[in-house]
Amino acid sequence: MKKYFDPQKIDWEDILSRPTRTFGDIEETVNEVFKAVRRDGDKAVREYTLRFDGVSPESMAVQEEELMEAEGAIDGELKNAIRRAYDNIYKFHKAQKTSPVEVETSPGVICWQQKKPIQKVGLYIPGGTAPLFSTILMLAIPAKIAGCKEIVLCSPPDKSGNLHPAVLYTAALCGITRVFKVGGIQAVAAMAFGTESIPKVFKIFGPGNQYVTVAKQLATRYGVAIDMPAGPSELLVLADDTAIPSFVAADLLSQAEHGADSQVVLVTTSRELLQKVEKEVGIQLGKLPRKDLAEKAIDNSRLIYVSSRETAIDLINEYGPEHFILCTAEEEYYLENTINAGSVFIGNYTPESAGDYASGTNHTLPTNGYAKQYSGVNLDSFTKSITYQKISEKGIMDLGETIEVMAAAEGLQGHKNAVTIRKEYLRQAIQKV
Ligand code: HSO
Ligand code: ZN
Repeated sequence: MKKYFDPQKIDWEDILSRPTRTFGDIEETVNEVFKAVRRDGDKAVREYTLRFDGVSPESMAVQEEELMEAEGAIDGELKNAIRRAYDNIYKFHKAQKTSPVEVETSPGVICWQQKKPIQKVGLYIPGGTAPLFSTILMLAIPAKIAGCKEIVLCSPPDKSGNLHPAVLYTAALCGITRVFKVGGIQAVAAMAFGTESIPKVFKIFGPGNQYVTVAKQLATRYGVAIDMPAGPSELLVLADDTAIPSFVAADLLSQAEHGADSQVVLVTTSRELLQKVEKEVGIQLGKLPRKDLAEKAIDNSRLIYVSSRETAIDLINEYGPEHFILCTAEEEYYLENTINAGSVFIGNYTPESAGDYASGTNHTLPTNGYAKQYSGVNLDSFTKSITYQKISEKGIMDLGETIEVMAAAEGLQGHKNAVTIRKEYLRQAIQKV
C-alpha cells in the first residue's frame, strides 16, 4: 500500500485516481454483439453464449421446476440467512414509499405529483468468480415494492449451462419468474432490443464486468435507461485513535477481495493508527482464500495521513467514495460535512459487509467518483414521477392573464389563444345568466 503524509493538495488528483481501464477495443466488440442481437435475436444470443461462456444451455429460459428445485440444493442455514436479509432489505425499501405531493398553487389551480412504477425492468446478476446472489435481493425487492410489472433477470450460465442454486433460490424467493441463462454483452443487448424469448425492458440494473458496463452505456443510446455507470468496488475509511486497527484492516480487505481493480483507501489523523493498520493488513491478507485478487487491489490502495479534520473532509468529498466507513470520536463533524459518498457506515461495529448483505440498505452504489452526482439504487430508481394539474373556471380566470402575457412575450400566439378562448367562453356564459 502506498503511504502519504500530509500530501499537497495539487497531488490529490493523482493520489486519488482510480485504477484506469481502457475501453477502446471493448466498444468495438460491444457494437458487434449489439448489431447481431438486434438482427438475429435468440440465434445471436446463443452464438455469443457459446463463444464467450463456452456453453449452449438447452433452454435459455429457466423453467419453473428448476426455480422450485433450487430450494432443495441449499442448506437451511443459508436459506435462513437469505430470508433474514430479505426481511431487512424489504423493510428499509418499503419505508422509502412517499405520499403524493398536492398543492393549490393559486386559487383554483391544483398541482400534484405521483410516482408510478417503470413497467419493465431488467436485472443483471454477474456470475464470474463468485455468484453475487445478494445483488438479486438488492434489485428485485425494490422492483417488487415499486410495482414493476415485468421483471427480467439475466445471469451467465456456468460451464455446465446452469445457474448457481443460490441465484435461483433467491430469484424465486423474490417472486422473479422470468430468469434467463444469459450473461455479458449479449444479455444487455437482449434486454435492450428484446428477442424471441427475452423481453425488451425500459431500464437495466446491476453490476458487471467491463463488458457489461460498456454494454449498459451503449444501451442508453437506444433509449434504454440504466441505474448508473457502475465500476469496481471501492471503500474509504476515515479513522482516528478510537478506531480498532484490526477492524479497519478487515474492512479494507473485505472490499479488496472483490477484484484486482477494487480500490481501498484509509484516511487518518493518527500516524500511529496508520502504521498499525498497515501491519494488520499484512497479517490478515495472507489468510484470505482470495488473497491473490486482494493483494493486487491492495497494491493499488492508499494509506493517507492528514493533520487536520478539515483537510480530511476535503479529501473525502473530492474522492466521493462508494462506501465510506467512519470510525472516529468526531462522528458529528464528519457526518455533517460529508457531501459526496454512496453509503456511510458509522462506528467500530458497522462493517461494510453489513450493508453488502443484510442490514437493509442497498449495495448497488455509485463508484468512480459518481457519488458526486448519482444516488445508489433505491425505491425511486424503479419509479418515475408524473405531475398532474386541474384548473377550475375561477382558476383560469385568475391565472389566465399571467399565461397570456408570457406567451405573447415569447411570440407564441397559439399558446396565448388557448387561454383567451376559455376566458372569452366563460365571460359569455356569465353574461347569459
Ligand atoms: N460490495 C459490493 C456488493 C457485494 N459485496 C455483494 C458482497 N456481495 C458492491 O457494493
Ligand atoms: Zn462487497
